[in-house]
Amino acid sequence: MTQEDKRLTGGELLANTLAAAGVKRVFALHGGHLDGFFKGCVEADIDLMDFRHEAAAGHAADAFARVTDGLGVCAITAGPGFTNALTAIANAWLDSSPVLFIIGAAPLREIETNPLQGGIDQVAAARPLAKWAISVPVTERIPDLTAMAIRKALTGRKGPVVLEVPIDVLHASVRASQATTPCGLATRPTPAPSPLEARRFLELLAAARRPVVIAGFEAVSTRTGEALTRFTDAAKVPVFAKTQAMGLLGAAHPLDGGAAANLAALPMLGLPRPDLVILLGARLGLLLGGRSGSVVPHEARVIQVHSDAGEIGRLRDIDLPIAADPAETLDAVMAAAHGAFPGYGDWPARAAGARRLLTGAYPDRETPAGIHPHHAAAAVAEAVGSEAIWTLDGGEAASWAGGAITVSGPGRVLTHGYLGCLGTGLGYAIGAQAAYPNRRVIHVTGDGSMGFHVQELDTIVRHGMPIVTVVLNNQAWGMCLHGQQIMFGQNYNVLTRLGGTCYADIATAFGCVSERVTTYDAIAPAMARALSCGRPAFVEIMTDQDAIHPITLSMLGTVDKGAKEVQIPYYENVPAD
Ligand SMILES: Cc1ncc(C[n+]2csc(CCOP(=O)(O)OP(=O)(O)O)c2C)c(N)n1
Repeated sequence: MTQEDKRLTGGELLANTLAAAGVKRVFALHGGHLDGFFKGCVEADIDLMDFRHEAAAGHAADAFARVTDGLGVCAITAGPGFTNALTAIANAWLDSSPVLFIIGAAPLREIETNPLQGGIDQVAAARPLAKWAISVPVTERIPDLTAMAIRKALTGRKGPVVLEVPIDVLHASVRASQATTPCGLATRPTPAPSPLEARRFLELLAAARRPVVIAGFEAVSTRTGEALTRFTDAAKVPVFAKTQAMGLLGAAHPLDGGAAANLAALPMLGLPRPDLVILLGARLGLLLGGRSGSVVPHEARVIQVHSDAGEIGRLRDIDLPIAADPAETLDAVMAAAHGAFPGYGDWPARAAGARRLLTGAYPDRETPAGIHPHHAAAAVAEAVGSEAIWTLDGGEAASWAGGAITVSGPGRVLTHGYLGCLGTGLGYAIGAQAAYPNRRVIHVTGDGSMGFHVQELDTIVRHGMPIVTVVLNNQAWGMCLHGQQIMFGQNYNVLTRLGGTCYADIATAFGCVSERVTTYDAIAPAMARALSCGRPAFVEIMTDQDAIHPITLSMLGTVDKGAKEVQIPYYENVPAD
């Protein structure tokens, strides 16, 4: 029999196409609908990693994509497996993360017979949550439609794609010559700005006195990190970043201003606000102050660089829109500048000093009510150093940790994006550790968020991953409790207190090396033990429930004295009659 005559099942065609795309690992939870595919993966030498909940498998694939700047692949079964994964699909969509979700389905021929795990239109359900969703109608179309899905995930504005492959399509076989080819797998255009745009960029820099860069999700790559470092060193423009884009300048760069939110605090430090904001691969939205102008001042001029031209100009006019790749843009600007940048006096160093904003803000490390979460996070960060990948989950817990950590490269911080989705962290940690087995991965979370996917500790233990999970346990849905207290009074709480659950005991039962810490001084030795044990480890730190992170205050907003407004927590107020 010639190669052309060889018969291949749909599962083999799918796995072979993934292998041709360079996929080496698929994150999954078993379901018989996909056995044809799993068999193909084993034969194609693609590693299968199994989880205990489909959303966590999806978050892991998402994290894999984020930390490798490549494609993540998640395979989940028909019906309930798919509905369980919707949160992961939506989360990847709102963060433009390129994940291929392969979804099982009941046989096409059994439509409307009340079949097992069928009866819902999965593609219709997936479409509003994904960049693209399609059902493969026949076995021979698997290679080209899979290649198209991968192309759509990885090009332009990236995002999750959903490929439904019904079980009969997977199990049927066709002759190799009948199958389509996986064309266009290598398509990765990186658009550059026009020469005119590069010149205009320089004109705006020359006219500015207080420029800043705010880096966003599209800037998260080694190549952009290098280009940004060259640009910053030459142009002396301080760099701020959304939490996910931290680390682009490496650890301890003098012009790294830390979180973008620090820009809102410049007036508190006696500094003027920026007059030019360069949004580098960053989108406007709540995480950059929404319409308020608190982070991107209304009066500032703005350059926005983003692959999706339709994204440029959300919430305000943009002085220079550039629909291009961030690294290409910076390189083009550097080439056009020929080394001549104006310089901005002491502005860059003073603005970048905002990264030390919280230093000294909380004098007491602990009170009888518990350890202060700022100091808990700082002690954890100190113990870990700057080489780790961090996954930050929980409400205020993520913010305490985000303000404390230092990272030495891009793609080292994974946390909430615009879905604001609690529970992503453990899946993220597993995906990151799978991508970089030799890199330290630290997962920090709140006690509430720990409960969403606590079962994935089993996954970590089963796969022998030395992830260190840190829970800041304030025995409450802290961000929610604090929001209620601020709005309705100190004694008000509805649905926001949690019990005294010992998460360390739960982690021990799953097989982690665990301990609970109740004093500040015990944090460093506990972290040292966790970091050196070489096994999945778990440190539960009991924190002060009354400590409120400033992010909660800023997100809640206020009603100005005399203003006729109804306060809408977490959004803009609405006018009152
Ligand atoms: C999946 C999900 N459910 C509910 C919420 C609403 N929510 C936002 S912050 C928060 C509290 C988080 O509590 P915890 O994880 O204990 O962290 P803490 O704020 O106490 O540090 C909740 C419930 C959400 N964002 N996502």
